[in-house]
Amino acid sequence: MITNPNRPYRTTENVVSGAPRVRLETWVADVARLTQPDRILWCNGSADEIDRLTAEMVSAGKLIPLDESKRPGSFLARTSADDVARVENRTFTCSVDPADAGPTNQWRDAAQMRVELDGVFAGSMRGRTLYVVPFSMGPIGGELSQLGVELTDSPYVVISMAKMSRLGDRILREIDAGVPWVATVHSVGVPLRDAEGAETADPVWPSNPTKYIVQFPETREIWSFGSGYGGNALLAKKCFALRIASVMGRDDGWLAEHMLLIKVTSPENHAFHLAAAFPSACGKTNLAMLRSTIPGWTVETIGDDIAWLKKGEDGRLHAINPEAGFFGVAPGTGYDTNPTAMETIEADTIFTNVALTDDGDVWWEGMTKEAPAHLIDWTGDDWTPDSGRPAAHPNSRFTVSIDRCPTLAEDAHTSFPIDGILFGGRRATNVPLVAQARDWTHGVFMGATISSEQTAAAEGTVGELRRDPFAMLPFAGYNMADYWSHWLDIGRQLGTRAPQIFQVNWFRKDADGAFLWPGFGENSRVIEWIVRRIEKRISFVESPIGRLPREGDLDLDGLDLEAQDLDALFAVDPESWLDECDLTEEFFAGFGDRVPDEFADVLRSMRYGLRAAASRSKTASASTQVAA
Ligand code: GTP
Ligand code: SPV
Ligand code: MN
Repeated sequence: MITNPNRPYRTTENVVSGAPRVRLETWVADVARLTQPDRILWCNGSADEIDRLTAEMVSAGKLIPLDESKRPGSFLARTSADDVARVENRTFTCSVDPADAGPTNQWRDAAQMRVELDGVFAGSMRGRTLYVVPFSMGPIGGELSQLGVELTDSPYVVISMAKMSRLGDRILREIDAGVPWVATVHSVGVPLRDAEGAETADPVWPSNPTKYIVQFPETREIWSFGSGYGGNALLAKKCFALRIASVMGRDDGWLAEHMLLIKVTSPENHAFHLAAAFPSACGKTNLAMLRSTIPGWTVETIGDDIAWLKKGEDGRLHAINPEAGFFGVAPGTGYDTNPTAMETIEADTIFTNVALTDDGDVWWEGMTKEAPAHLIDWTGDDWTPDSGRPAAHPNSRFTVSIDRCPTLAEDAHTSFPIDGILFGGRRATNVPLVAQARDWTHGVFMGATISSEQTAAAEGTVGELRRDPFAMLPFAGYNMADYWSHWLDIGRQLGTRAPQIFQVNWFRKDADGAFLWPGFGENSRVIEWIVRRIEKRISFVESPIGRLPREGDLDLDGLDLEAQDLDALFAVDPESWLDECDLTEEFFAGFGDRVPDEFADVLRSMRYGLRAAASRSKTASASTQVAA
């Protein structure tokens, strides 16, 4: 049984002594003894090393080099058909106490899980190289940064990690100095030789039908088996920077969140920093790279997926982007919707599961209005516009360093105070374009009650409305109700210096199913209103569900928006919101008595306001009928 050998994370069953480097080396040797790789390679992410791994993958047919003149330094990878997204139903939380995992996570007994993992990992790297990848989340040595080490048998993971997190020999020196690190082990689960020595050929994209994504919160440890893709395999990302980091944050007084980060500069040249939590494939990358359509406002990019937040010495909430790259959704990204992303991925990008053009470039749905006449689709088959299926997988992605982003803010490599927090989801009905929370508690309630139509980012039913509190449903490493209490606690610590909280919804639809709001760059109009509210330059209209823009305060200049559509964007229908309250109460009930008492108070006052509004509108419609 192998566990994280770090002293600070040591449990009674995990007694490894010696200097930090010796403990790291012992752990690597233990994992190698279990998985039996042919070679062990320590990686520092140097250009030479990454070039060599890339060249090996190209000659093995695992990466397709794109045309050097069209897409320099860029490659296409195609996964197996059953390894295209996160696997939430194979994601496990092995906390000591099942109640600590809570009803939204799949708990498993740690000891039993370790036995199961020992079984599947035994010999799983035969014939392969075990890569040792020490990494830093956040700038190396930074105040909010954390270290990790990923052991993996996937070169695709290594070259992706070199873009997504910070690698280098400096990490080992930090480890030598005694800085603790999160221990992560990954295998695609396809050995090239069996126990008897019989060899099998290496598939283009090795993956195992049986998958495990396992978090051990107490020992700060991750074991992932069977998948080579995205959040399943890049263990620094969701498994560490959200699931394990949220537990570290609970224990040490900070927050690990599924949030983008931007810097907004107003026409008066005042800078504001915003964080926004939207569920997977719901527009974080787009908002992170927003190009303002209103004069005088600029938005700079800091991060598109994860934020770590902690109270600073000035009493304000400070943030970093722990990542160093973007792993962004390709479909829907085009020069019209997200030109910044398009420029970012002009070179030095790994594309996965997009289509290949005849001239050696990439394409996906939404990149251009018209599809090319012929493509090779993400499965490697011929494709034409009348093939009747998407050319790129709906969860196809690009992997690229943040430093390629033309709108990157300097803050992407430091920490900074946060002025506002946004919560959003995909809601065709009910939820208005924007609303401000009355206070921190109401804001936490807004975050806790996010629901959203499911996307292709995880295996499951696309389009199904599901609760996704804080956009963290698949990522909170501990009991979601305790997580809400932790947020309330942080709010109490921040007091009057706490950021303002808002709720947004770019996805409301009319009766014909068309989006009511143009979205993308035009979201800058909503950002302007949010900043003006943070500055308290403008007032608001009180509603039972939050503070809404007064007529005229939202800049709609130059927008082709009918008055009735604007009304529909902000309509708060008391009856459907009262239903929403019932569903919320039911949802909270699933967490038993761990739900913070404050939520019952918010729900009570919301219902009070909605009932009053309902009876007002009944009286109003009755009197109209009398008048008619
Ligand atoms: P993860 O990386 O999975 O966490 O997701 P993300 O939130 O970064 O997703 P991303 O920004 O890549 O969102 C992808 C989808 O949202 C694409 O299909 C976009 O076209 C769509 N999208 C983003 N912004 C808007 C918007 O303002 N309006 C509409 N209608 N769609 C949007
Ligand atoms: C998400 O699903 O929220 C992602 C993509 O950001 S993955 O890294 O695969 O989880
Ligand atoms: Mn994400």
